[in-house]
Amino acid sequence: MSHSLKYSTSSSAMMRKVVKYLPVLLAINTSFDVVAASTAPAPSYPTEAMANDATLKQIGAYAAWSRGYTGKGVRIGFVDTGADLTHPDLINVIAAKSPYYSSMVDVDRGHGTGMLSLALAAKNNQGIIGVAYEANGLIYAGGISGYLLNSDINNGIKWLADNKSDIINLSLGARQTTSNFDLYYKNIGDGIYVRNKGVTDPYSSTSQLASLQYATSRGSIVVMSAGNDSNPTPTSPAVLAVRTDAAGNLLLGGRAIIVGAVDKNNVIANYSNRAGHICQNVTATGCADVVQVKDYFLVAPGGLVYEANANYTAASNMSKNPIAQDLGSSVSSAIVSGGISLIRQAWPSLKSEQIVQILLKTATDLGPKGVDSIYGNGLINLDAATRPIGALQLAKIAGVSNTQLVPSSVALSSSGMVGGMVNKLSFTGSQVMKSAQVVDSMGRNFSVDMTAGMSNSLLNYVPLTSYSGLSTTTIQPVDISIGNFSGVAYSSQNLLGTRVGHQLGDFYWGVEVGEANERSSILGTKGFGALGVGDSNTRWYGVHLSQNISENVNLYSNWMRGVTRANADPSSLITEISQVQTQTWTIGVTKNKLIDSQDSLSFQVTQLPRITQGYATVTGVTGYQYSNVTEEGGLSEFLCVRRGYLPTVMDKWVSS
Ligand SMILES: [Ca+2]
Ligand SMILES: [Ca+2]
Repeated sequence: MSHSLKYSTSSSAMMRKVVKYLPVLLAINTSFDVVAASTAPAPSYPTEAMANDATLKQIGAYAAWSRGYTGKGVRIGFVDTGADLTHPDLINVIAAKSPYYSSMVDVDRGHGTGMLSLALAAKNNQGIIGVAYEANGLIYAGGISGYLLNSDINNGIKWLADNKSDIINLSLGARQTTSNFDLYYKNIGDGIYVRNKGVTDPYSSTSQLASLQYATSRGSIVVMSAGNDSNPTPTSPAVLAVRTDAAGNLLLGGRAIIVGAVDKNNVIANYSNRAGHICQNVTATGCADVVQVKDYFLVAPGGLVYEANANYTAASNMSKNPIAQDLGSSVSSAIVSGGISLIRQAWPSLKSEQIVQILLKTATDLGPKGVDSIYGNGLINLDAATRPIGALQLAKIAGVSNTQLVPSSVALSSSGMVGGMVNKLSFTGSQVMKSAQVVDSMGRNFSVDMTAGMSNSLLNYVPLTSYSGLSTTTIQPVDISIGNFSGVAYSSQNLLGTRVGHQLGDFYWGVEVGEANERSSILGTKGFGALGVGDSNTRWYGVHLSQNISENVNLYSNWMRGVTRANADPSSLITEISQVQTQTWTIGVTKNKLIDSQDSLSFQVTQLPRITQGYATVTGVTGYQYSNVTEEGGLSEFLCVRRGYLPTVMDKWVSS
């Protein structure tokens, strides 16, 4: 079908469904589905909220947004066919350059416009919503009529690097075909292929390796389309993501991702290249490559995804649709580039290769169980990628630099507080407790409300003694008598107390004193890990009074006061505990012989033991200021570089 059809116009309004491929495939795979409509241009396109809603759900974008990650402050660079910067969805593009055009245009039916919009289209009630709708974009238009030259791509990568792109998206690749692939490669099992004798391998091209290394060594993450050749392995340059030196070190430092396409049902798209691997080190027993394509391969939606429609404001565009539909692993790559910027924004101190690993490890497994040669690691999952991975530990600041957040030795899984008088209400006012920082296995900090790990003390209250809550072990009362005084002595493993009193006619008075020692506990509250408390000692005293106000009615009361001294647990958020004063009282009345001689009825009001004075000092990390981060993950420096491909490469590798 002719390329010239792309902007054909008609006197009647029409709806356009544009199916696009990688730019290098433009000439051979273009197809148009032009549907005539009635005279008035009906709003045949969905609202912004619905346009790419299914795609955003498919990749978990809404969950990541809900955590505050929208790509703000992150730069995504594109080498593409241009971009329509008049499109309202591209208002976040901050820089554009082309060696061919004095002002930015889109020369390939909007391929570049679509890619930028998929990653970073503004949330502005028109068009679509980009995965990272607050990220900034940079576009280098290196191409004519949909073809990109190696030199242009290298120049574009350099320019994007020099303009501090955090991510470089390359929705481009060399053209390969399935028939030629089968002719020149042999499958030796497990998705691994060996090139036949005499074949010049286009996948072994290193013509852009230097520019890729230039970019990745400066921290840029390169996202590359797997290609749309229906081949079992990705095209070039994507395969360079897993190329290693003789020692097995990745030449791009693990800072590159290959992206294939799935449909809306998470099935690999028929056009998409798979995650198979062309072996570079063939041995007598098989393949000795330590890294394979599948290890750095993800899939993302690629089928008929809505994107910004280039030139829709132009007079020649009769449809005036702000959005179009697109297809291909170009789309998938742009979506992943947007996703990466959310992680970069959320944790600026992460190294670029850590971000890549986060995306790979959190991908939703598809196809054969585990990492496989079709889907690689599986579907990008931005929900999982913005949740903690592995065990969580309380965060602390490294002592030397005061800028690095590191995990302490305290695991969140073994932190908690149960029972007793100290509870979550005791820490309601503590911002440290409410937003304590923990570190996951990837070195990322998350905010946790630690009071959620504290139980409600009243539910655990067990009135064992007149001053209670201190021990759950059995009290052993012993009657004592000293002259006219009598009472009880009681004890348990960690507690000792006595009460003695004297009856004077209808009036009784008594005193009580006691002491308890607790291990890793205060006032009956056990603390563990990040909520740990040290040992404590409580001494208490009080009085008991009662008065018979008639033959069968007794009025009684008691009042007790305690003083607790506690040590802090050095690994806990609770770093200091003052002397704590507590009190409890009871007042009641008992009527005996209500019905017969054995029964009685009491009415009693008790104030449970409560803290009347004292404080705990809570010390911890409540946030992280990234302004001092100078690594490539930080905000101060970003360079990146990428490359593209000559579409004629396919014709050369069969020559010998
Ligand atoms: Ca929009
Ligand atoms: Ca799998």
